[in-house]
Formats: sequence, structure tokens, C-alpha cells
Amino acid sequence: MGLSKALVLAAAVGCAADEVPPSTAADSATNAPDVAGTITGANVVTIRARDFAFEGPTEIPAGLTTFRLANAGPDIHHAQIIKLDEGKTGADFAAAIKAGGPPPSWARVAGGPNVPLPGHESNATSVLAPGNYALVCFVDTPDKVPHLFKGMVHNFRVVPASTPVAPDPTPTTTIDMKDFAFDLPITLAAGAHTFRVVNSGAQPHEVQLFKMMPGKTMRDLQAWAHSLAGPPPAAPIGGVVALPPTGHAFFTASLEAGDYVLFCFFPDPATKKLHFDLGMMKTVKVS
Ligand SMILES: [Cu+2]
Repeated sequence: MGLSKALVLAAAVGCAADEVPPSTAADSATNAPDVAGTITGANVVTIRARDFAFEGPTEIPAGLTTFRLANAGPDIHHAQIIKLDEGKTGADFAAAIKAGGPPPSWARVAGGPNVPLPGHESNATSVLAPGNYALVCFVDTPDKVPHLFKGMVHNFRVVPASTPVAPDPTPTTTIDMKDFAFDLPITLAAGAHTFRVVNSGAQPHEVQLFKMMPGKTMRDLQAWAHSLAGPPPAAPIGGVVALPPTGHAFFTASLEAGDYVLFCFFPDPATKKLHFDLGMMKTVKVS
């Protein structure tokens, strides 16, 4: 992952927080339901994000784990899980990203909750193996400086657990991420959903779910992501940050009737384009 991802992700989801005062954001967030449900057997870890820090545990038992991201704002944030080789820290990762060049070989993306509106929550659930990790935030509003350079780095260690790993939940819907498309039904029923997100591509992919403002379309969001002109046509309501190839995770959301759009902001190394411009965006109608 590179800064271009951070810049565009922030561009696409950041100005929502930038341009909408918190009270208005909270009001419009009847569009943006919070965590809909819990995953049976998962250890729940609450991460609090604010400008510009994460608060959360530094030691987590291995196994099926739900990260709940509570964004205290006022800016927007996500929580990308990074698996680090022993001896490396989140600060090392931030320094490597800041230095540019290819992603360091000692760090691998591992999902995590994607962007909710300020004052709201998102969640992501996956199996954590023992080892050395960090949470980072690539969002770079309001000044184009990614939040991981401002302190949004949180180191944690996953320690072996004595209990068996809980089974994966049964999803209501599967989102298959490919190079470069989202494969899922184009219509969904309103209500609580447990999404299974699987990366069957060769590159890392993420899913950021948006609820479109009335009358706005996926093309409006795509155009806005490039131009940043005017108010954002959609509200971010969570998803899963970058997963590695073959990786999978779950997130829950309560969907109201309306049009939703899925975006992947990850950059393609060959073309330098962002995955949504290569086809990783999709409209889903909820009724
Ligand atoms: Cu992608």
C-alpha cells in the first residue's frame, strides 16, 4: 500500500468529515447505522480513534476477534491491522511508508474495520494468529498528512489462547474481491447483515461501504473522489480495510433502504490507478 491509497482514501471519505460539522454528520448518520450485531464466540476488542491517536489493548488473545472501531472524531479514521515481523514496530512501519518505495517485506496487511462517520462505529472480525501487530490509520485529512504520521499507530501483541478458535460466523452475504471487481448480489434486503469478505485476487483489496445521498450515484462518487468538488455524495459506513490475497474477514452492518456503493481504494502497482477506477466499485440496492 502506498500514500496514493492514503491520499485517495482520505480524499474520498475525508471531506465528508471535513465539510460536514460534527452535529450535522451525526444527524445525517441516520444514514449510517452502527454495529448491528455481535459474532458468537468472538473476543471483542474496542478501539477508540480520535485526532490523532488510537486507544486500545496492547495484548490480545489469539483467535476469532471482533475489532470495534469507535470514532470519537472529529476527523474520520479507519484501523488497518498490520502484521509485523518480530522486532518491528508501528513506528518503523510509519517511517518506511514515509520514506516511500515499495511496501516493506516485514509488514503485511491483515484487515481491520474501515471508515465509519465520526461519532459512529464500524467493525471487522477475523482470526488473529499469535505475533506482533500494529493498527495504523492512512486517512490524511485535513492537511494531506496521513494520520499514521501524526501518532495514529498502536502496537499490540497477540498471545496464544488456551481456548479453541471459535468457528467463523454464518454470513448473510459474501463479498468476493477480485482483480478488479466486487462480486456480490446487486440487491439486498434491508436489515442486519453479516458480510463475509474474501480476497480471491492477487493483490490486497479492501471494501469501503458507502450509503449514497438521495439521487446520487456511483459515478458521482467516482467523479467526486477525483475532483473533491462540492459536498461528498455519500456517507462512509464501514467495511474491511486491506486484506491480503486469500484472506477473509467479516463485518456487520444494519442497512436501511437505499443505494449503497462499495469501493476499493488500493493502488494497482502496474498502472498506478486505484482499484475503483479499474472496476472495483459496485452499486447495491437495499430494499
Ligand atoms: Cu482492490
